[in-house]
Amino acid sequence: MSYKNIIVETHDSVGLIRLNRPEALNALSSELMIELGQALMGFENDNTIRSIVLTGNEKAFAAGADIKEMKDKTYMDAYTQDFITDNWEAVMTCRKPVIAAVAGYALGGGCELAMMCDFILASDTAQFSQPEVNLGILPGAGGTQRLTRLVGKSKAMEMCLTGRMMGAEEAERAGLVSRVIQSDQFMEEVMKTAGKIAGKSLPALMMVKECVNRALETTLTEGLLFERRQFHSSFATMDQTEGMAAFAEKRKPDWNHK
Ligand code: DAK
Repeated sequence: MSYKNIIVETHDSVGLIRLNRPEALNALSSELMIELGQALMGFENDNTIRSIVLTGNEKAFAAGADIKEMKDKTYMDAYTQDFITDNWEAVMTCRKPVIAAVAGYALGGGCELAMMCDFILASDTAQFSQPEVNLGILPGAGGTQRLTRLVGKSKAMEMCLTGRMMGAEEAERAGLVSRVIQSDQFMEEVMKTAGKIAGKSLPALMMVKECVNRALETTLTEGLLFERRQFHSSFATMDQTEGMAAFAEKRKPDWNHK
């Protein structure tokens, strides 16, 4: 499929999606979000893909939703059309691991899109912000909710009330990003991490993802029960048999992904 606003590549078992509207700092227009959803579903349905990277360019991951596109909307437009909701759910419904690789600006919807991914790897140039308050609005794609869960109430409140930028080091300290990588090695290191994940058993990866996500949605007792049942289920996979046999025989596992 050919796209106008994103570049889609396959690197062995890693699917790479680059947001590509450099003239608008990758502002997330409706058209871009539709294409992103299509690309993600393409990788989701491709049996050879086991991890996905979502990135932008050196200057911007994404500077937010497209302000010029939404500036003339009325309340009735936003409410009756359920404004942009549909196109923003695709990352959340992906069952394969999705890494956000953030260099430069991740602002507003850009920061929210990165937080919808499973984890964020940041270049030392990354800048995160929820600046919607400067536009007379508030975050609308999870900024007040996901940021609070990731960095705690105090910092999330300060970020959303002031709209200030948070650099990569602070974002790592606060728990927003899993790791900061030097900009000159950024994509190489990101692809290495994505490749490492793609080298595992796909059902195991999917079960891990479901369990970690469940931790944010439920009580500890229910989460532990959910994890225990998934753990038991993993003994029904061919890859459990193979993984443990390979360990005992001191060789690399040859995954079936079943
Ligand atoms: N939208 C549209 N165009 C944008 C843009 C944006 N968010 N950000 C930048 N651009 C465009 C600029 O207009 C400019 O275009 P031209 O004037 O050249 O045509 C070009 O990108 C380069 O930008 P600048 O000239 O401004 O570049 P600077 O280096 O001087 O400044 C900046 C960089 C990032 C500080 C600045 O561009 C900026 O402040 N941008 C706006 C950032 C922002 O406020 N983002 C939040 C937008 S609100 C929802 C889902 C999502 C959302 C809401 C609901 N649902 C699911 C319900 C999200 C809302 C938002 O993200």
